[in-house]
Amino acid sequence: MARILITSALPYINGVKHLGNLVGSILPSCAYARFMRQRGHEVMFLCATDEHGTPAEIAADKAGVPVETYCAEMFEVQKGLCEGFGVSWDWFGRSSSAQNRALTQHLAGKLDEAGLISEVEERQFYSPTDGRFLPDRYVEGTCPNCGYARARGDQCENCTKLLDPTDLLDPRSAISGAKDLEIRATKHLYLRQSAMRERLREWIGAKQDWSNLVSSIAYKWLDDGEGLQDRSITRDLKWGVPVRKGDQPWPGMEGKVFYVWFDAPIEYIASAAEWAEAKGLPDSAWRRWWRLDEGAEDVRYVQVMGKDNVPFHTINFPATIMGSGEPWKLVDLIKGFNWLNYDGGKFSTSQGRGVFMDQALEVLPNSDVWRWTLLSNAPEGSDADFTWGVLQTALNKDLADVLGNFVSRVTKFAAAKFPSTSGAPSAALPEGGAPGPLEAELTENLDKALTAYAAHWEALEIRKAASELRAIWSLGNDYLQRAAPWSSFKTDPAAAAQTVRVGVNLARLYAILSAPFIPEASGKILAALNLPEETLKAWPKDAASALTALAAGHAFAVPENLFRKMEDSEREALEARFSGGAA
Ligand code: B3M
Ligand code: ZN
Repeated sequence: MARILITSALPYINGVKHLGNLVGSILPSCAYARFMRQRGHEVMFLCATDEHGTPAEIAADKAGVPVETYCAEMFEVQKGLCEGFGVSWDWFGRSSSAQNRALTQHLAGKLDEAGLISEVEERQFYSPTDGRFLPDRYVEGTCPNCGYARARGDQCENCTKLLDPTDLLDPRSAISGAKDLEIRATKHLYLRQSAMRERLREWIGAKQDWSNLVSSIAYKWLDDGEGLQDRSITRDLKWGVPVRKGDQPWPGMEGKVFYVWFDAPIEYIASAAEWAEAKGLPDSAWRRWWRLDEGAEDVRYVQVMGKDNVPFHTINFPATIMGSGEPWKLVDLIKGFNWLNYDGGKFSTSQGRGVFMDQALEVLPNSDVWRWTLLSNAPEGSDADFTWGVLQTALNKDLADVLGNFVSRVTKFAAAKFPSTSGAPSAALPEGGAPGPLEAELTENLDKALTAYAAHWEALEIRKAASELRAIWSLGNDYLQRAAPWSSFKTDPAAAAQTVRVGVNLARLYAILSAPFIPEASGKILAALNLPEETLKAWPKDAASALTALAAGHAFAVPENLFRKMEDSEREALEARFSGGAA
């Protein structure tokens, strides 16, 4: 049994997340955690809300509530929505936790002891109207390069030129529009990443199983020098982790907080401490996952995220951990995803374009349909496009016509021809005759598919795993169609009985194999087959054992219809509703 630590990129606290956040980190990490648990490994699956930074303050201002209140409310909203999608965290924490505050301050202190923190005088825009310093993205103005009137302080989205806020013409506050901005001197702490360039290069160079997407981003930041400039890790904000050196004040840093991307990855670790506290467990229970000197040396750590987060996870966070000089567990595999687009364009909260997590469950409450649609079409090797047609096909073809239809046909036929005599469950598994050529062919094909399916999961190749599972479902339909028990029953009831016995065992197998993707349907199949949830851990060692797992006489029922198809009219209505524009 291995020990698998999995973290999913922390969703920002502000706003309900959209399908892109779901498929870019939350659902793949959940499905992978489910697979690893079913394989009998010890899994710790962690995530949290990413609560600090300007976006949280601005959102709270807009909502007219204190930022602490806003974050507490949105945490519950996001936690509830993730549960609505069957996300199987071991713990979903908060980066504003006391544990994260203490650990962030501790690590900053260790970095300072190691001589890896420098103090730098900066010139920043201050807005008397807003009563605050304005971080780069909250200064707007005219781009000096192309004249675009809404260029931001860090970059012009029109000509993509990287900017310094003081470059902007006619600068104004993006919060209030105020133009009475002042340039004020302010001091910040910088993490001296440049001093760790070679150590990071050596560490990244040893990662042979990272995808091209992740490796190329890591090397871009390593090699073009941009990623390894010393980086500011503090901000003139009120909401965040106060800048302290361990439990001591940091002279000159009074009133400042750590930059959100400094403290957020540290919450991966701190969330385990939150978990232990919530469970009433000693510190050793979480430290055995994160400290190499306290039992974590055999842990395999996998991080899952969207590609824009890769630089922080390959450069900045490892630099913090390495620079601390403490034996914290570093990531082994980073799984990065490309973008999910909505119908050829970007999701947009402000334009009401695209589908957000709350809306998804409102219009289609079956989370399995969202999980399967998004994961089987995940933006792994390239960007992917969500359309309602993609969902309708995934639901109607894969889930209803292949899996659902197979389970329904085989159990209904069994109930009709081999009724249970022991009361409630409607069928009893017949003895069946000797396996014939069809069963031999099925067994051979299934063995190959089972091996491939497990290998795709081990490699976290989500689309390939989905494609293999779909093929395994199809093997059952093909077998049933060719065995045709409804015909053989008249002339050779033993042959029909053999087909039913194999078919019902296939239904049990499908419940086990499908659980990482569609846990609800998987549970319904097991319940109808009168099997405990523990069955999920009976991952098949080969086809032969899977096809004979249920003994003759095993009583079972016909499951309810697993998936209702989507009509074209329903799809058209959804396309209209979520097209953006008028919304
Ligand atoms: N909150 C997600 C984002 O960039 C960001 C991830 C933090 S993981 C430590 O949308
Ligand atoms: Zn420009």
